[in-house]
Amino acid sequence: MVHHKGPAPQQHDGSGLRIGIIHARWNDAIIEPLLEGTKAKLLESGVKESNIVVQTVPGSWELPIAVQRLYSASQVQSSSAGSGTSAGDLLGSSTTDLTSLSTDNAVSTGPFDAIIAIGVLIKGETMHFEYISDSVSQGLMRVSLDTGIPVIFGVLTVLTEDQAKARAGLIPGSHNHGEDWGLAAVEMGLKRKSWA
Ligand code: DLZ
Repeated sequence: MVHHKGPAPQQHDGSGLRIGIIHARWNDAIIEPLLEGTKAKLLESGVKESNIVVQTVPGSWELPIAVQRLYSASQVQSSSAGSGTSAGDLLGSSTTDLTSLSTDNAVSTGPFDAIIAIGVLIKGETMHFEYISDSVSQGLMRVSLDTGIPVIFGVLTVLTEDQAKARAGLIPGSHNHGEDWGLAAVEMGLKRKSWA
């Protein structure tokens, strides 16, 4: 029997799912491959490109509020379809905060089945790291339990840039954790539908 360090892989059909991704722009050289790994597994699982919505925020600290707003905006939008309001409008996103690394796209209709929050926190010389890591983890869990939507924890909290690279597949032989996040979103999105 083959044992895996991460979750033992399972195959799920994500063709009926809508997935949101919100990523921070700090440490973008690490974020970029994580985002690519995440999207690759979503697409491989059958999620349609048009059903993957990507938004960005400045840093990981902003992830919980962004996930919460994106989710509620998509709920409002689905209950008032045709009103012309998009989840992107309600999140307050605009083309001016987007970077070239992201394929930030227009928000199509319908609520999300799962939202993936991606950030990379690297410990510095001050206590910033501890405060942000703790608050972001707790904030994302709170949003997930308060809303009932699976929020996938795609936040690396590492001591060095090399540790981050080793989790983004940037060091030969290393694994890109973004792939696990994409698969987790599909599995949890489907489970959420079955529990509804
Ligand atoms: C301020 C800060 C620091 C020191 N380090 C990081 C980091 O390693 N990763 C990250 O995503 N964001 C960092 N930030 C920015 C905060 O998350 C936040 O964007 C700002 O404090 C503004 O609220």
